[in-house]
Amino acid sequence: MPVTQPTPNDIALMAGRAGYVLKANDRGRFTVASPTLYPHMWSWDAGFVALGIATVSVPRALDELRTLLTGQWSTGMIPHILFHSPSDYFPDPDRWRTQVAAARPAGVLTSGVTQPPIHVIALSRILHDARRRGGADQELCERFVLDTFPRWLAWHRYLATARDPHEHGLVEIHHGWESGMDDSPRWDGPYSRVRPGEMPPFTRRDLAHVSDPSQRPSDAEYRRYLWLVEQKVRARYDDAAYRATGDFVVGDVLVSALLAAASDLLADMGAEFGADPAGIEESRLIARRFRTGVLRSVDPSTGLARDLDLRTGEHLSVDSAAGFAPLLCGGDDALLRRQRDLLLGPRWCGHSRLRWPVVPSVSPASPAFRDRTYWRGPQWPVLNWLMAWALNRSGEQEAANALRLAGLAQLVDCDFAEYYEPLTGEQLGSRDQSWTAAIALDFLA
Ligand code: 9WN
Repeated sequence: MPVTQPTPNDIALMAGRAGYVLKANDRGRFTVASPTLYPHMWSWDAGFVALGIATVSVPRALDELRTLLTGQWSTGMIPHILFHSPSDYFPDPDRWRTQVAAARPAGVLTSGVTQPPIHVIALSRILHDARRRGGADQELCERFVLDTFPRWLAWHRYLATARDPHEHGLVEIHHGWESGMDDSPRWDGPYSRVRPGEMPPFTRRDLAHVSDPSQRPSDAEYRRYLWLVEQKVRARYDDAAYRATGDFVVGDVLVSALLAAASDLLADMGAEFGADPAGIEESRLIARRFRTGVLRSVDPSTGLARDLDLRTGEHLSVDSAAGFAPLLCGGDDALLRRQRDLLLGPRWCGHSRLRWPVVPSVSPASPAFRDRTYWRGPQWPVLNWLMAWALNRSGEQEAANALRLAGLAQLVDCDFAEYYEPLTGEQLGSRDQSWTAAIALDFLA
């Protein structure tokens, strides 16, 4: 179906409504990921939210990142949720029991796993907006970059060391939640080897907030998710102890590519603003190691990057959007051209049955594709933003703009859904999802 371009009226409405959603989800110094389903601050959501807010207010965008950093553990880890007030979200702090961890932060309740390291990429976008505005905004942002440089470096160092002790060049994740793509078919193999043992009973609360439970992970999947939390608690959130005992240990190509891209940007910004030269050098080394790891994982027959199950040593070949990790971290020119053509071609964004030519989480041509189930096929606007960002950065402006325009056309209903049914364009999951509104603002800026 051809993409109908939003009219100037649509655009004005979208910008206004996106700003309104972010304002309504603003709790002062942080933004809830969504008003009902996700009433706390999520780590990678906060990155996207901050770059969206920056199109309106640079100081408020920086506050978002500042708040996120209050949850940083002494190991450098940025946890995937910062809990702020009691709510009906499950698993809650009582389930995470992070008080068993010596490295947890004081005064903030957090979860005990991570999410993709998008934050420095967001910071570089905020800097871009701050420069466009100049004056006090630019000054504030440049100072923030310099002041927080060691904190971001500590975060990246944590991923590069505690999560890659054998230097595979792939960041190890200990839970599907750490990938941000919870139930992606990427994890079906590793999860099939997760055997839940004795653990406290639980009641899911997420299903109360969606119209159709099949849009969310199943109960069997949730049991495995909760079992891995139990295993992290038993290991006292010590990564080496978990590695020795935990069921799920996988090298994640998307997280690794984001780490490489973010480390490049951190080094560039650090060099520009006079950060510690040793830290800049370390950042460049991290970027190089993880870029190499991602490129090494590419399957020559498909041209897609593959995660590595570190329990079995198997590469995981799935037609998931994470396969485009090399586009994010850069690398070999021929591979990047091949990936661009693949992404825009008939197996992916150019698939004839797609309502909008935006990146689906799984190729509609894959047997693993499910049109309505969470990360098993639906289109997630933030994923489309990431690919557009990556193409733009590698000089592919035309391709990037095609994704941007299709992404805007998809959001013209102004519901800012969490994800979209790719064949019909129906809104799925939560509405008024903060990161969806945020990337709309960035696309419009
Ligand atoms: C678990 C908040 C988060 C996103 C994730 C998305 C979903 C949580 C959940 O919501 O995960 O972390 O409860 O399903 O998968 O990417 O950050 O928007």
